[in-house]
Amino acid sequence: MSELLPAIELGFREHFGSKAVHITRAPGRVNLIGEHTDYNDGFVLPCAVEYHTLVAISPRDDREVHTLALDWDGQTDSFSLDSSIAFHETQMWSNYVRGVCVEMLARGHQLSGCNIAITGNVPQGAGLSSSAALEVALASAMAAQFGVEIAPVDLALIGQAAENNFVGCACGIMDQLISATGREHFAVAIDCRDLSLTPQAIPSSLALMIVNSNVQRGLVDSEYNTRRQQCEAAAAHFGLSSLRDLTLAEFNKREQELDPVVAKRTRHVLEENQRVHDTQIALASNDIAAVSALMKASHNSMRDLFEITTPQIDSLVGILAGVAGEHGGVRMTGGGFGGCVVALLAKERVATAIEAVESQYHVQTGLDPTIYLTRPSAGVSLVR
Ligand code: GAF
Repeated sequence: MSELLPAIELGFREHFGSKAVHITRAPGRVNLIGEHTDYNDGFVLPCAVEYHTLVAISPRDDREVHTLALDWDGQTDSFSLDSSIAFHETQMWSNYVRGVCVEMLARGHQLSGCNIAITGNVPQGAGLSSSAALEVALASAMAAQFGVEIAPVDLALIGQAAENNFVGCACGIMDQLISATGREHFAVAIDCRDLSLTPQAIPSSLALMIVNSNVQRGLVDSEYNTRRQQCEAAAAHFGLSSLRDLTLAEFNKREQELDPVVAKRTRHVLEENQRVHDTQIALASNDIAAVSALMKASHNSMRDLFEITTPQIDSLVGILAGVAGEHGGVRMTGGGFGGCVVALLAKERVATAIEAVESQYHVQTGLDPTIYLTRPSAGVSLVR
């Protein structure tokens, strides 16, 4: 974060010719367990990470929004708040700015013209929620600039709505909500129905390691949206508004009524919700062997039932699980089809894990991994 602040201050001043008035910072996230449960009104256990997106902002005299994206080769975008805000067909990052403005206006927030610069170090397209961090940092910067109080949960809802309605990904609330409400040193258990938050300490014997598979992610949004539709179809079959209200006992009795693929998706969601609760208990009681078993079961379920892993991700999980044994947990994290693996590893095994990943992953897959060691970090904040 320390190097990002001077970079955005300088970039802003050079491009817009004046100093930014406010700067906000929002983190990416890693999810420890509870995958594809958020949009089923279920449970998740993410933490914010020490990688951030920064947004700098200052007012303009007109009604235009001018944006500079420092990490996308200094690309720029501008649009008026007075005419209908259209989807940008070639610059995807612009749509997060545009979508957040649309959603803030729709909620009655009085926006006016502003200059915006964006930078950050959340790995892009790695499943660590760089887009949620951008949305939350943007909404928070605009709230600061235009003098509106917006609660963290509402910043998250604005970000999610921008993604759902403008960008076109039917994501749940997890990523934006943890980016808005993350807590230093803690994971946060989220009930995605009532959006209640419960901090969850991670045993001090464990290190938080993330490994990017660097798998080129394709068709992520369409596959993601298909999974969501399958879950909604299952809930509708049982006359429910979401899978949250389906018990495992009822599902076991009536599983045959569902299309077999839909049944697999449903089982994943129901069992994954239970695993989130069990993981909270295991972490609270320092039962690392149980954490290990639960993360393994979660990964296997994503591989076999939800079918969102890839051979490279499975291979990375295998390498890390071989080092962790019963002394840590390993699983794919995030929406799937590539992205990252998360490991909660006994600290004394970290060096061996790094060595194992570096020596085996490329041989097995032809890809080079990127390793991040991080800690649970705080949610969005106003830097100044
Ligand atoms: C993506 C989505 F954005 C989240 O809402 C969540 O569904 C996750 O995939 C899977 O758990 O990150």
